[in-house]
Amino acid sequence: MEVKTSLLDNMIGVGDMVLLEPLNEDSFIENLRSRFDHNEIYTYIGSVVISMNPYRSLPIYTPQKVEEYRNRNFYELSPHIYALADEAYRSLRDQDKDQCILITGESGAGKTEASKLVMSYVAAVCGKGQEVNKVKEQLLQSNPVLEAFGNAKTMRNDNSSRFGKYMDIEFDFKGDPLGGVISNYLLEKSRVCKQPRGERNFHIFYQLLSGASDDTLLKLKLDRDFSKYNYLSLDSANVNGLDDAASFRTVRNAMQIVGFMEDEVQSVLELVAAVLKLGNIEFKPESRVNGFDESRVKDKNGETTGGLDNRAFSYRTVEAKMEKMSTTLNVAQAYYARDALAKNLYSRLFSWLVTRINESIKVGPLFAKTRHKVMGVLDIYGFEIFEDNSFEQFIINYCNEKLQQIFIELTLREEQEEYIREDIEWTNIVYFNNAVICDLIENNQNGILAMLDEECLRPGTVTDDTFLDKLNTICAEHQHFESRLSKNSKFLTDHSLPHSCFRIQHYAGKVLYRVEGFVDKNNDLLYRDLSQAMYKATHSLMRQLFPEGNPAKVNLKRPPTAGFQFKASVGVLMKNLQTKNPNYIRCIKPNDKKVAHIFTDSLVCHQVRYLGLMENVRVRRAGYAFRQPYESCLKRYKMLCKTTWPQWRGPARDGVAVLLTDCSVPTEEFAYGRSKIFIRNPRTLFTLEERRRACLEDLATLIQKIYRGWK
Ligand code: AOV
Ligand code: MG
Repeated sequence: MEVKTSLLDNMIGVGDMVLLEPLNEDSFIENLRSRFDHNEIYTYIGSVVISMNPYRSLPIYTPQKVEEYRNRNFYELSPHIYALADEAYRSLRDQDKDQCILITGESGAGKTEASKLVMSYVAAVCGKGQEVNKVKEQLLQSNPVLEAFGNAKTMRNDNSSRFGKYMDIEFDFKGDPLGGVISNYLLEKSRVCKQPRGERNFHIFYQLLSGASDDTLLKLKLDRDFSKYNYLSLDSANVNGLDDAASFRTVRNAMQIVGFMEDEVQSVLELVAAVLKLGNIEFKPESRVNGFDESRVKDKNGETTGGLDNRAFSYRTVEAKMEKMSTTLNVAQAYYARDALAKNLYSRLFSWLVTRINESIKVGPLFAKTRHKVMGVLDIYGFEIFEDNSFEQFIINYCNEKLQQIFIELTLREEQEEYIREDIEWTNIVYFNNAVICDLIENNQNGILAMLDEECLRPGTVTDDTFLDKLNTICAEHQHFESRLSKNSKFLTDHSLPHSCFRIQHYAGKVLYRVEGFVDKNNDLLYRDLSQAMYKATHSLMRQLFPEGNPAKVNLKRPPTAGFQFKASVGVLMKNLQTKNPNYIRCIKPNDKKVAHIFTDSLVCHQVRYLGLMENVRVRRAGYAFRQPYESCLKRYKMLCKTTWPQWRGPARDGVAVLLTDCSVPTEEFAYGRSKIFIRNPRTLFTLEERRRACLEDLATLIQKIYRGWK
């Protein structure tokens, strides 16, 4: 007879940290480690899933596994990301609750892989039929397209997401998928022109050069050789385990499935080629009579950028009130303009791709007006510390602070609300609340982003250093104030700071930021001459990407800064997430070498700490470690009591009462909620589970005896 495995039947450590005895950091890490060593990469804290990156493919994502987890209760089988996906999908379908899947963890911890596993599980179990299948395929195939253009090899991850992504998948009342909407957050566009040592540009550049046919490359006037392009770093052009040529075919295929027309794909590739060629434009100085240096494009090859007017690199027109002034650009300024253009072109192309994908996957007009159920999947860039951290890391880490904040708010809130809803008394557990760090960054008056904006908008000479001065003055004051209040400031000013840097104590570690480029990256301005030149280009997609270049629509208003926009869009996202039922996946990176089988204690311990996992377990245990609707509790344990076996007639709550008394569970060990039984000590549950297993084993032996008797 097949005995169902449960959390507790699984002999490798405990499947749920709530059951860990004794509970301390060492036992917690040890449990993760022994499970990791036995390929059990998932472990629960109640309903939260901890996921350890195995750095190799495990045979645990097969269609059989999907079937195994389908429609089963969360705690019934051994921990798996599929159990979480199933639970989320079923509560969406059957209880009409919008869900969100929040995946957090540092760079390389496995968030993007986890988000794809959730999506593919949900796709496998929801709806059937030709139309539905088409929707599913399009939703899934949006991933390879966005990864090609938005991911890159970094020191931390060979496939690192360099943009944030939130995808709402929409379902009808039956739980069939109707379509989706993707939101993207700030792409790290500086990578287009320059990559740190050991890192690469976005995948698509290498994929195109490696994978396109000779014919295509000829048409695009590209050379297969990476080394011909200034924008491609050479020391790490080939990455172990990445097959750029094969990926290119996957991407082309995915674009087709998502619904890109052949001419659209062509246009996109032309712009990717244009970026590469922009990087190869060089300038030489040309002295003029009045002594000013002026730059000229070295190669006269007008085709480099799809018919772009090269003069745009030599002059800059400033329009003020009704006057127009033209100044010449020197060589350094011309290079700066070139790079600014390349970054803008690429990031706008990326946003256009998202818009275009959304057009394909949006809910059809037939269903647009009916009420949808929504499952949101969030996959952002993880917390990162590099040798050199700039504006991009600042934004990325800020985003992670916000997510940690929502984890804290929602886990506590959820927990607290459940006790209140069920009329159960409970006591608070102290957490480190990172709200102070969020405030340091986003406060409207004296937050770092506000100060940066103020500096960017201030007339007069604004440099990164004037920004830093301001930061140091104001944050130091703020810190003084803060430190009187809370004795710990997160803006660290010690005298060992290198020149032009500031340091923040983030929830996940101290990060030293170099201010160089902050003002510029936040301003994110493109000389109007460049937009206008782009708008004049013969390439229709290129024109479309630079609408402000249309001379008929000259707008003198300053566009919002990059920081401002990011803060606003993250704010909207957080609000959106709070309306949904959260499901958490906390990803942990086992080692810094990106390899299988190695589990570095100190590294894991650090993550367990800053993710607040120990507190998470404590909160879960302080109140009642386990809770279960009366019906399912009775169903699972009724065999332990003669009165409830095989069938209890009457209210399930009374049945549970009889059962627990019969099993001599002390009354202080449980509490009756309105719809659920709450069990305080994991040991109680453990005992019940043990007894249940013994019962099943007896039963199995009995059946075997009978069976042998038959033979
Ligand atoms: P991230 O999304 O959390 O980092 P990824 O999901 O890209 O990290 O994972 C990094 C790499 O780890 C992947 O490319 C896989 O090689 C491996 N990996 C992760 N999860 C699994 C798994 N479940 N099974 C097998 N291999 C896995 V970043 O995007 O950098 O924050 O910005
Ligand atoms: Mg990622």
